[in-house]
Amino acid sequence: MPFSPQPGSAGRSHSRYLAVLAAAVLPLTLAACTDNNAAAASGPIKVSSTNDACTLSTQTTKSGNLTFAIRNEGNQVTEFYLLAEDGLRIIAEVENIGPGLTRNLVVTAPAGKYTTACKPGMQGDGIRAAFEVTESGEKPAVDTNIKALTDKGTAQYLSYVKDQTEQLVAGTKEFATAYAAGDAAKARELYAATRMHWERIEPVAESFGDLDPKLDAREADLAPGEEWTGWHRAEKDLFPPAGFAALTAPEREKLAAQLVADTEDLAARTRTVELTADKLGNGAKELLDEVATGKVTGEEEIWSHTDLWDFQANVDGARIAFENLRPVLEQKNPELATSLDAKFAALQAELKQHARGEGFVYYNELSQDQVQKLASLVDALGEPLSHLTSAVVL
Ligand SMILES: [Cu+2]
Repeated sequence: MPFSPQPGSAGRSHSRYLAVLAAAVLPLTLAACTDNNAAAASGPIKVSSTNDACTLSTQTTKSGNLTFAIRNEGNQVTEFYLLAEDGLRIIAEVENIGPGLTRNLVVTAPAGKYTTACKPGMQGDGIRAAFEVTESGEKPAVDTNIKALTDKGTAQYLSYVKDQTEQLVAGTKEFATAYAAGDAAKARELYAATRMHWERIEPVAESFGDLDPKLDAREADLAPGEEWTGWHRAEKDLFPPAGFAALTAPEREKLAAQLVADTEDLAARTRTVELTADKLGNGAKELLDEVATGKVTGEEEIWSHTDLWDFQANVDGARIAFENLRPVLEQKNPELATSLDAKFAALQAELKQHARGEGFVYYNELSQDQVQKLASLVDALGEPLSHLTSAVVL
């Protein structure tokens, strides 16, 4: 789910027009989620997203756990972002808010300057405004047991990210070597399995705003004249549509070298990333939104049709984040933990129906009924998952 918030860019590098179309035919009726317990001391910050405005009930607040209640009062699907002051780094986001729905976003925010953005239609840079968090001076009451469990969970997820990036770097090098050497058969064989390491940790990669589009941009989402790099350019060359002019050997070498360099850059940057419980909880939901808007619709891999590998990887990443937060959730909301267990299991069981060998069937082999069944299980998991952060943090 690349997000490229730089001015002048095409915004998300995944085609959102298609996502909106697909959402119209699939039962992706993501339910309105309002967490009653989220109405903390000062109450949530209300955000109204219309077709041409993004109105917050306040432009400034005090540090601590913030709850944004985003109501979509327009007629297009919308998104809301809290960005760092540079407008590049994503602090937290909530996607896929249908017209008439309200979704809550809980984020632990220290004092500082931020940028908010609504993205009606999920296109472009969004409607942006400055937002300021002032020092409250109050340390939230800390339950040492909860804090220890939370620290353990975030440390475990950091180890997971480290392990996945190591496998991603090694796999990308192998893929790039085969691809640059013109060994298309080997490159095709490595493509989907290697990308799984990327898709598992995509929200972490996304927090470095520039790397996600460089590595994962899809052709449909490029701005005119924007250079196309990353996995999907190689995908088109390896699984070419009729009439496609293959890349030349020097073009392949250049693309392969860039892919390796950007992946190594990503791995290096993840070494210093700081994870918190809200980032894990929101990241899990973002991964599932990725599935709902890109993978279940077959848009991510339009030439290779290996969408189910990405689907599985996004679900893996979301499940690991949930499991790392599970001991905290057990203390705070055991019913939600039980519900999430059951819904992850149901989705995983259905996905397993489509396994073939070490991988999966191709997306274009799925029947419309099979796609709808997967979509409704994603939907069923998305609802309780959207309550994970507030349950753990507040
Ligand atoms: Cu992606």
